[in-house]
Amino acid sequence: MSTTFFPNINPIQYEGTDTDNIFAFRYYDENRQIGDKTMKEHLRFAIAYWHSFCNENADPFGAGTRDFPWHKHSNPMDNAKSRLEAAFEFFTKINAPYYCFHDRDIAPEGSSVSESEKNLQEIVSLAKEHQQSTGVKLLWGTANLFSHPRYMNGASTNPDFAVLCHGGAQVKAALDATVELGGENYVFWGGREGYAALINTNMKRELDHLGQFLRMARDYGRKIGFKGNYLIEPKPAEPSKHQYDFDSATVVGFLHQQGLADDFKINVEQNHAILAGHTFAHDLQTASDAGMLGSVDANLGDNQNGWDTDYFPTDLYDCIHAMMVILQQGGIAPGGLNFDAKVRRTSSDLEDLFIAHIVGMDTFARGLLIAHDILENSNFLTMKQERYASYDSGKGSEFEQGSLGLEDLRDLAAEAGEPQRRSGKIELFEMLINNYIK
Ligand code: XLS
Ligand code: NI
Ligand code: NI
Repeated sequence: MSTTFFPNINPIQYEGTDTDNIFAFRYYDENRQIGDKTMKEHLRFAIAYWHSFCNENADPFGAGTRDFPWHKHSNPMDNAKSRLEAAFEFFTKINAPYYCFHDRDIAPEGSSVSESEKNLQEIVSLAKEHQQSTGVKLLWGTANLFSHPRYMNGASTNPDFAVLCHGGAQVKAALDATVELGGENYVFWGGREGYAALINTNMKRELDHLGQFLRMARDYGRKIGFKGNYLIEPKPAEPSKHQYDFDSATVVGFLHQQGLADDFKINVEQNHAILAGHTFAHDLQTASDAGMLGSVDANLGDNQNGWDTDYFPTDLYDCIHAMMVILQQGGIAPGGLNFDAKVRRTSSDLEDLFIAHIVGMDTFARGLLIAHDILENSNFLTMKQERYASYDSGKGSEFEQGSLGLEDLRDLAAEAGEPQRRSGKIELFEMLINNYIK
């Protein structure tokens, strides 16, 4: 690497819990075997290009507070090239196996469709060289269909077909880029695929357009050799007042209705689950139960406010619960844990980017260790299963198989009389989790 953007930071290594080095992992020991996989294979960490290298933490009330040394050129393409150098230096030093990007994160929009395509292709060929020399891989690519003013009324759900076509052009180029870089998934997050007000909106027509657009994207991707999962990332609102991909349950229904269930899965983000009024584990479990948990945007929402704070995931309980869902479905691959997270606006030192990722990676690694221990060595699964034991045999099992009628239920109730009360033991379940935090 020609330049260094993080001269004072050495590659981050595992040093264990006794270290007092803040630039070291205490739990993330990539080659440590946990059950049937190494930590690296379980967690499949990815770095989000946008939060880490693009946005200097400007907010609606003020300019950025971070000063990015890779953004010092007058020409946007030169900035994009420096940004790429900085990004790969960071991926390597933090020891993340994957990264994720939007088309506009890595290359600036040009003054025409062709110029935008050319910009993207130029950066993609440089990114490919970096991937080859570092071994860092692309977890997923996506198209930014929400920042440009043309998308103010949506992209594929825009009432104006001319805007939808621009969305199509961008997704085509982003799919080309993802395939070129060996991306393992492709994400659709529909920030403006929703409405600002229902009064002027034909919701049914917009949802059908979204479905049609996704089928076209799927077919094009398959045609150019994309074999990975397409992922929808649910979010209930922000920037739209109402977003169509509200939560996992809504997306599961939509994918089935639109004939997309075989090719699409869900990318669950913690903060988006919180905004939808759920817990992280709830949205993960809903997607997983539908066979559709494809990947995770690993971050943390703030329970005291109603927006997408995208904090780094530092809540151990949250990560334990998440890893319990992921382990029970046999892992997250070919998805991963993408840090769709930004440092706080007040974390203005460049080194804060390292500290934030280190604590995020360690929290998930620790969550993995604890979740695995609970599932393997505690009676958690048996306790849960025993609550449903009455369906395992006899009439309960006949009910599950569909061989009883409503009259049968009536007769069984009349015969057996008042059921014995059975405690749900919630505090005992909670105690069990706490007892395994060692
Ligand atoms: C924004 C989303 C976005 C997606 C990718 O809220 O989380 O960052 O992950 O478009
Ligand atoms: Ni996200
Ligand atoms: Ni978010």
